[in-house]
Amino acid sequence: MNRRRLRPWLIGVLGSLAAGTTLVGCSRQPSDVLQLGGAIALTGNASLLGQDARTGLEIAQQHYGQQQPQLKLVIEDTGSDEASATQAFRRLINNRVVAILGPSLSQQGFAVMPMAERAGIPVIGISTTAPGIPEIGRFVTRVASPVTVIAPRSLAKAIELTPRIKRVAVFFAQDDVFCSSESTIFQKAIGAKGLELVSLQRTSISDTDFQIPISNALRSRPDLIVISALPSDGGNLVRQLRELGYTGPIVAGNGMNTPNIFPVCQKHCDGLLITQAYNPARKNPSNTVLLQQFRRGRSADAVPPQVTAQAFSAYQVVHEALARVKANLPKGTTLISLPESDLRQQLLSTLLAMQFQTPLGEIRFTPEGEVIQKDFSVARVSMSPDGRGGRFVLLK
Ligand code: 1QQ
Repeated sequence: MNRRRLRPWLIGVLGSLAAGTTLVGCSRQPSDVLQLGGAIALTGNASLLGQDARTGLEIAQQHYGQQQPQLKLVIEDTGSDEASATQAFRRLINNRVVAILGPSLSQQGFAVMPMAERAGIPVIGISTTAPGIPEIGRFVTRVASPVTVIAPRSLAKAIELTPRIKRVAVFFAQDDVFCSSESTIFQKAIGAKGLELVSLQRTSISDTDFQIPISNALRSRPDLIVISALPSDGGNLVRQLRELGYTGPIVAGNGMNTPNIFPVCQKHCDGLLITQAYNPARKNPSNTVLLQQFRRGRSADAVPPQVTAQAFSAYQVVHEALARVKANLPKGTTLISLPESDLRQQLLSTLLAMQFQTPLGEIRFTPEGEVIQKDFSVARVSMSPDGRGGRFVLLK
């Protein structure tokens, strides 16, 4: 046995011993323990999204971690920039993980997903929604539905709720690839609905003061404001828009799709419209697990954020695909006895061919690795009068 194979083999033996099984002479299928990488933003601006992902990954680990094949989740902090994400991916690749879940931002994905591609490691985007992610390479896929599918829905809902809307002001963070591509999609949808784009304001994900762009936009008397930003800049922008007197509807993009914006914009978050790829009312076993585990230590009606559901789903698809690969192995063989590259190839091709009942509903993939998901809704943020608590209320 060469050094490359030693570590997974040892982990497998230890796992078998821990599980109270033996590899030889066992009538059950021999056990497997594999390392699964989670690459999420736990520091920096995007950590407001990464925290939601961590919750979903940890709940999935609790649930699937003891089932065969046993996965050991290794979480690495990608920070919120490309350099930190590169370090995190390097650590996971060196750790010989079977697959990587993440990263949090498309801006990071375009930098680091090619690393997984070159290493032949399947990488499943948790919340990377920008156009072009699955096209990075054969090993790149995602459970996050693309922003092309998501963005137009909240705009349509805003018009349905407020039919008098004619004039729209758009803000977008120009230094984030997701925010700029989402804004392009919003702007196209605005044109397609026959609305007038009266102001286009370019901001930065590191901005905290928006007085100048807000004054510029409000001078053009918009009936609707559409924002593509990340949670902390976006939350501050919403708060300042209200403080400076804007009372009309606001559509927020996917970068603000987390209850972690509530402490930033507080009572001013009330009324924000955001498309949701997760509906907590969905009835299926994996959503029941997610809801039950999420509610432990929280209120009985607490609702997991979208990114939590996406992270759980990313773990679930890898677990179920590996279980299928394992079930198809010749009797008595283990996943860890396969050459690493074969195992990863088989994981990828199996995952792309399967259908999954996840908290996001039924999902499957195109041969290129794009997720196909059916159901979406639009939520309206409802804040308590003191601005301390809030929820995403799904609209009919
Ligand atoms: C992306 C995103 C994030 C901003 C939201 C989680 O959608 O970067 O693609």
